[in-house]
Amino acid sequence: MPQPADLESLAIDIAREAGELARRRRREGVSIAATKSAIADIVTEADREVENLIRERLSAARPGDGFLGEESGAEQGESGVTWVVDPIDGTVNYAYGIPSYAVSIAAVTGAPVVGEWRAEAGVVFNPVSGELFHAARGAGTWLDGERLAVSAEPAEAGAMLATGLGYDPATHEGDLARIARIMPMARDIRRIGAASLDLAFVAAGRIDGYYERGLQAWDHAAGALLVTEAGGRIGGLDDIDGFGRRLIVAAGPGLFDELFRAARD
Ligand code: LIP
Repeated sequence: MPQPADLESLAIDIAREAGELARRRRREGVSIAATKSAIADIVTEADREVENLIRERLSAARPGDGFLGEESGAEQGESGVTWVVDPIDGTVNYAYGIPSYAVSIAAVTGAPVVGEWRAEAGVVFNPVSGELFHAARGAGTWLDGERLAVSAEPAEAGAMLATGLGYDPATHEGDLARIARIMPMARDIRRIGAASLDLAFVAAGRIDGYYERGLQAWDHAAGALLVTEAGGRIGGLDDIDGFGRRLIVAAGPGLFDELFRAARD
């Protein structure tokens, strides 16, 4: 079985190349290729092109690995390693030209089932800011050579929180009620629009806690490792199609239980 650091290094190289492709395509103009779960849930031609590039590079480097990608689905491998990829997380930001999107690549071992797999390496790369967050299991979370740590506890003014809203308008009433219920513990709430960046910011201590409902495994597979390797906690509520689909919560140890209780109700 490969060393986590070797998987991390491969993911870093591929994320950089993929991120530069995404940024180049953004400059050239973005076209919507299709809508998915709802009219607001879009996929661009760049999403598909970037995922194809990532898949090709991984297959060339590690031909026996499995793959689970947002745009091209799942492929079983025989090596015991599966790559979980969101080629452009924050697709709507990307389509609007909002510079908060990221290439998210995770390498996991064990059953390729979210909630059962073990994350070995994770990379979240924002090609606009140039920030590349990365972690290998047991070796910490890093940004530009600096080891990251989650916030120990929120400031006296309250917690800096982040969340997201679902693509389906039918979920918005519940989302907004949850924000109203959580607001008393917050100094403010950010809606960054890319779960992988929300999680990276928790790992960096920029956000005290993050929660969101309805995420897919590729949205949080890499970011979850960033958080735990930075001393934070990740939790979720399952539903019929897997871990965390009902709720993902990430925070430092001083905030997690309170945020999880408030967000789960
Ligand atoms: C997005 C997430 C974001 C969430 C959006 C969407 P995508 O992923 O990163 O946190 O609020 O609804 O799920 O679709 O850009 O890969």
